[in-house]
Amino acid sequence: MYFVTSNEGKYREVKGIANKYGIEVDWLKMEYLEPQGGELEEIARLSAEMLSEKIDEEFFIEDSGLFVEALKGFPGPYSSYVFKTIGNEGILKLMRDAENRRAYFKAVVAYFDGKDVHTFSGKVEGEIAREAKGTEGFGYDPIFLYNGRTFAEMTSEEKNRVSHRRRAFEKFFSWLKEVKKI
Ligand code: ITT
Repeated sequence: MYFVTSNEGKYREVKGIANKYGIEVDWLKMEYLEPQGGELEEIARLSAEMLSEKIDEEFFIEDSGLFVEALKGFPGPYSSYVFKTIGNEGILKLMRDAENRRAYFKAVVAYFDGKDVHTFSGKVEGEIAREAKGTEGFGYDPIFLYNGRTFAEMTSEEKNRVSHRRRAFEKFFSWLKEVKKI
């Protein structure tokens, strides 16, 4: 089944998770238009509906984001743009004087089965670090602390045990097995 994403880090992690379910995932590397604003669920669903006009087969996409409590949920649905512009250093600067470091990652999978779109979500709670640490993973991993280590200080196996992505895909893949008998 096709996973449409421009992000290689996402693809690698999902491939690892899919392996455990005996599901084969093919990477369809492309960028697609994402409507801005609103909830991740809505963005993922609308993006999948728009893509379904171009792709005839079944596929899924995943929309994710980092939500920082002290920044009232920013960057949230704007995570991709914010990462490309101000990046991790920018977030650390915005958070310089913040005592409340709480944040979470959320991922929403939108699956098009050839007819309808189904969504599945997952979330992981953590904190924004005081400085970037680690070289594994991608994106905001070096500044996201989970149980004392950043995601970038974990192996992909370790991150895949607890991540928002793992939680969303676990729901999706179990559903596929139960409902679609894949
Ligand atoms: P596609 O839309 O093509 O899949 P993208 O990188 O633009 O790729 P999103 O629109 O979902 O992905 O944006 C999510 C942003 O949040 C992006 O900058 C990611 O690097 C970041 N992000 C998502 N999951 C992450 C994770 O597990 N660790 C670190 N950063 C993550």
